[in-house]
Amino acid sequence: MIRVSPAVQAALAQGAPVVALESTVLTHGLPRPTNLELGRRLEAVVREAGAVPATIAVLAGELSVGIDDEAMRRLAETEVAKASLWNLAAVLIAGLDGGTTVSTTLHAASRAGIAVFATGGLGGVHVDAEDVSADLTALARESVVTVCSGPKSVLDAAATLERLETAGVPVAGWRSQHLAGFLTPHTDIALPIRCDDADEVASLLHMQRDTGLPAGIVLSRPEPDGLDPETLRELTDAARADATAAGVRGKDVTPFLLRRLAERSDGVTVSVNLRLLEGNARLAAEVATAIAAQRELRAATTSPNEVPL
Ligand code: PSU
Ligand code: MN
Repeated sequence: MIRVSPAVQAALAQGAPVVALESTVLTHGLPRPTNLELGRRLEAVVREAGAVPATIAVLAGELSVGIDDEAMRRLAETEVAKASLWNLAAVLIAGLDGGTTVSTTLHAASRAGIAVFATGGLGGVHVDAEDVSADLTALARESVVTVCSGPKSVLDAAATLERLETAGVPVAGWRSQHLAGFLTPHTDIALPIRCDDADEVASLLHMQRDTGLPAGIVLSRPEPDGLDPETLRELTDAARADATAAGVRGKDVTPFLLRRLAERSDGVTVSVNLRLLEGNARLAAEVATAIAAQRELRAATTSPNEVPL
């Protein structure tokens, strides 16, 4: 029930590096027409870095891995569903178009055999601690490297990291000891692992798999040109107050907060979001290349009694 585009299928069959990209950032995370430009730009960045992009979305009730430009335009320019794990099946049955969140993108990427995924900020634990993203559920069970800039800044970053620990998800800082703060480069939260080159990330994923650990890896890349923490905190507090006043709930909370941050900052948060998404896509392509190279090397040297990857 998952449709994989011919280009992505060919790349996977050859063992070439492939990077999955999500689509909720296009359908619900960014304003028009920036969203369409960004969707195209991320695919271009992945290609320039030598990997094959696979944007994942729901198209007319089909979970699609690798979409064409016409489909991307449709997603960016019309009102579509936000497909998370809990409503994905219903969206498919209804034959709708939908943006896939981190959780559903991970689900599809993993089943298609894609090992690396790039996004902006993870979903996680909201300040209203009853609201916890299914992104955490998917990170715990899909063996995929998710390159991001930490949890979205509207969330409780410390609580999100604790949940990832509970779920057994390794979180590695890219050339950094601290969890990235999405729109601000760093939080003051220390991470258990640091990676300084793409090969180390690839080794981590292979070790997870060799040991039978089900979780993937979160690779947290700080965006150097982000906002200062104080400015971001003020913006975020104000956006949260707006959400409470407007009575926003459920799956509308994250898109609402991102939109209010953009409005209150005169678009500055959108510019930072675009920069970090691009940087994450570039790094994801590097990691995918390193994983493909290690896989090839291992295939040539694996002894018959080892479990092949
Ligand atoms: N990162 C961004 N913009 C976004 C999102 C992430 O820079 O719009 C989306 C992702 O798709 C993520 C979703 O999975 O927000 C989380 O929504 P929720 O909290 O309802 O699970
Ligand atoms: Mn939620």
